[in-house]
Amino acid sequence: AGASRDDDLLLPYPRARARFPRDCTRVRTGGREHESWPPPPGAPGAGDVAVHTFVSHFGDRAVAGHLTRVVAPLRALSVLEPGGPGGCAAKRRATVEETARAAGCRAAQNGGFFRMSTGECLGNVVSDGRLVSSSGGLQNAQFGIRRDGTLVTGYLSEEEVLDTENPFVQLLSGVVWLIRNGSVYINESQATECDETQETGSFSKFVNVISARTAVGHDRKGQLVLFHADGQTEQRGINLWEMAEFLLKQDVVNAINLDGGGSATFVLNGTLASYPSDHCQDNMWRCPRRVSTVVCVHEP
Ligand code: NDG
Repeated sequence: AGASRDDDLLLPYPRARARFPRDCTRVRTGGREHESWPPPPGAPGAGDVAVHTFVSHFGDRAVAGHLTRVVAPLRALSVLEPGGPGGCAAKRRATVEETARAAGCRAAQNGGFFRMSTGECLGNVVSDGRLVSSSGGLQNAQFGIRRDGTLVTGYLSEEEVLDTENPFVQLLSGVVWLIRNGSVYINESQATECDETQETGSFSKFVNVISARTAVGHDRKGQLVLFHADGQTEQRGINLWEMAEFLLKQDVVNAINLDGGGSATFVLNGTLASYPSDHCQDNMWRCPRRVSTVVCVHEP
């Protein structure tokens, strides 16, 4: 007795994590697991954006949505605060159309999760080089772009979010790291991430229920990929497994799940191009929700 394995020395409670999956512990320092995708050599000049519309079958359901590819994400992608700079500090909520029009986005969709009761931006938000919201080390899936164009997907300690050597110029938080290095990573995410960032229900309901969904990630060429699918929780749409499978078929290597349900919104050139699920004041119609952060594709 007494012989301890190496990882027992490095991690004080290596087995405890699996038993406390809903544990929203703050990780302030040290290194967390993430994937870094270096920018292609000889920086691409073109600001190409390709928006694809799909109506595809998931099980026996036909679901509509969009897949957007961005060739030069470092120059063409911005994480925007709700209603413009200062929006997170003001706990503002704005429709994706409002935020995207003011910033001149070619394509835009909703981004991070927010507290429905207060409007508070949840997680880390770095918008055009400004850290405007911090998760305080709470562990959820992150997607970011560093100053040199490196695409980062996965988990980050607070210290890593604040890195000054090659700092994040864009960063946002989702819930569930869908795809890690070409493989579905949903089970691992469910065992690791803070469950309180989403308000759909239990973590397993959040993962398995059909709903409207959005995601961000990158493919094998280093192009940024935005995904959006229409739906309504428990009525229409897709679960996280189905979204991950769809993205894998599109050559996506790393991706995280962003805010979905009534928040899922896709805007093309300032105009709503998705079918939102929240009802308007008049129950006859559906209205886009006032949300928090926006992922914006603009001229480089
Ligand atoms: C959406 C989310 C919910 C979240 C809320 C605010 C889904 C299916 O927006 O979890 O708490 O961010 O992603 N629903 O309703």
